[in-house]
Amino acid sequence: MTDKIIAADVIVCSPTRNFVTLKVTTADGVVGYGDATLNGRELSVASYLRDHVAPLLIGRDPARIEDTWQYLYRGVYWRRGPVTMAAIGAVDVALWDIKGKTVGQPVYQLLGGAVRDRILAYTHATGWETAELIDQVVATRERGFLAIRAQAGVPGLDNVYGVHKGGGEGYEPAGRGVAPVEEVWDTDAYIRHIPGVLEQVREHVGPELKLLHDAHHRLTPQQAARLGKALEDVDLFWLEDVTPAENQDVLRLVRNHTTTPLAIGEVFNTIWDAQHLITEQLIDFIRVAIVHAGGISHVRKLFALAEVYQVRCGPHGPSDVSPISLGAGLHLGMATPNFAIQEYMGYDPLVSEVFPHAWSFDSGYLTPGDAPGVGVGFDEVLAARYPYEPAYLPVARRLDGTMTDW
Ligand code: EZ4
Ligand code: CO
Repeated sequence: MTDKIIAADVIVCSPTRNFVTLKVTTADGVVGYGDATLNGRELSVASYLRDHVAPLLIGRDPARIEDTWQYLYRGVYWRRGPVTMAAIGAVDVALWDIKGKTVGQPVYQLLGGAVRDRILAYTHATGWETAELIDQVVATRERGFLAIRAQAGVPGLDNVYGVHKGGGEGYEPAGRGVAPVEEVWDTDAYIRHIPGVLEQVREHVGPELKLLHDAHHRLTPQQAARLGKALEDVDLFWLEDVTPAENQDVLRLVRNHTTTPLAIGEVFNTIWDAQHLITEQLIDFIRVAIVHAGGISHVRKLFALAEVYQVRCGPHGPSDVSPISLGAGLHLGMATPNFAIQEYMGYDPLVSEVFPHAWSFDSGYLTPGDAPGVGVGFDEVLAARYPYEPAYLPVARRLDGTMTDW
C-alpha cells in the first residue's frame, strides 16, 4: 500500500531538445515519472500541470489511476486537445510507474503480461539524393533495423519534411529560436519525384526489408489516392499521414483507389479522434503516442477498439517523445496483441544520460526491460544544466505564398 501523493513537480529541460517531465512523489518516497512533451508548446503543458493539475494531485491515492484519469478528464468542463491530454498522459504514466514500483513489477505485467517477446521497431533513413538515401537505408539495415522509413529530397525544393540536409542520421525538425523557420513546399513536385525514388530503394534492398514513408499531411484526397496507387509495387509497410486527418471521410476515396496500407494518428489526442477511422476501417495502423493521448490508461482503450477492427498499432516515436513515453509505450506494446511496430528515432547520448532507461534496442527489436514500473529514470541534477530554450517546428508556404500544412 502506497501512501498519498505529497509532491508533483514539473521540470522543463533541454538536453539537445526540450522535454517536459512530471515527477510525482508519495509520502513513503516512491517516485513516478511522466512525459508531457509537446513539441514547440512545452511551456503550455508545463503551466497546465503546474498551475491546474499538480495542486489536485496532492493528497490523492496514487493507486487510483483510472479514477484520477476520469477526474482530470471528465471532471474538467474543457476537454481534450493536445495540451490537456499531454498533461493527463504525464500524470497517468507517473501513476503506472508508481504502481509498478510499489508492487515490484514492470508495468507490462500489470497490463496482463507479455503477449510477445519483443517489439519490432523502425527508424528513419534520409537522403537528399536517391543514391545517398540508398546508402543510408543500407547502413541503417546494417545497424540491425528490419523496418526503415525512407524520405528523400525533391528537386526544386530547399527543404523537405523528414530529410536531414547535412546527410545521414539525426533528422530533427524543431529549430531553436523564438519563431518557426518558414519553408516552401510544392506537393506536385513531391508526387512527381517520390515514387521513382522509392522504387529504386526497393529494387536495391530486395523484397524483405520493411519500407515505410511519411507524406506528413500534405496531399489532397485525389493526390493521396494517386500516390498510394503509384507506390503499390514498392510494397510499403505503410504510407503515413497522406492528408490532414481532420477531414476523415476523404480516406474512403483514398482507400477505394489503393491497397497501399495507410497509417494515421500521431496528432490525435483521444479515442474519439480515431473512432470513425477505426470503425469504418479507413486506416490500417493507428499512430497515437502515449504522451499525446492521455497516457497508458486511455491509449489502451484505443488500441483495444482498434483490435476489434483489425487495425494495428504503430505509435509515434520521434526524438520529441521522451524516453519515458517510449518506455511506457513499450510496456503497453508488450501486452497488446494488435501492436505491430514502434517508431524509434533514437536519442542523443545526452538524452539517455538525463533519462537512464531499462528499455533497449537489439537486432531490430525493442524491449521494455524488467525494471519495476516504467523503468525510465530522470537525472534532475544533470537536467538542470540544460534549461529550456525556445524551439519550434517549421511552418510551410506554397509556391504562391499561402500557408499550407507542415
Ligand atoms: O513531425 O515528431 O512520424 N514522425 C513525424 C515526426 C513529427 C514530429 C513533430 O513533433 O511525423 O517527425
Ligand atoms: Co509522421
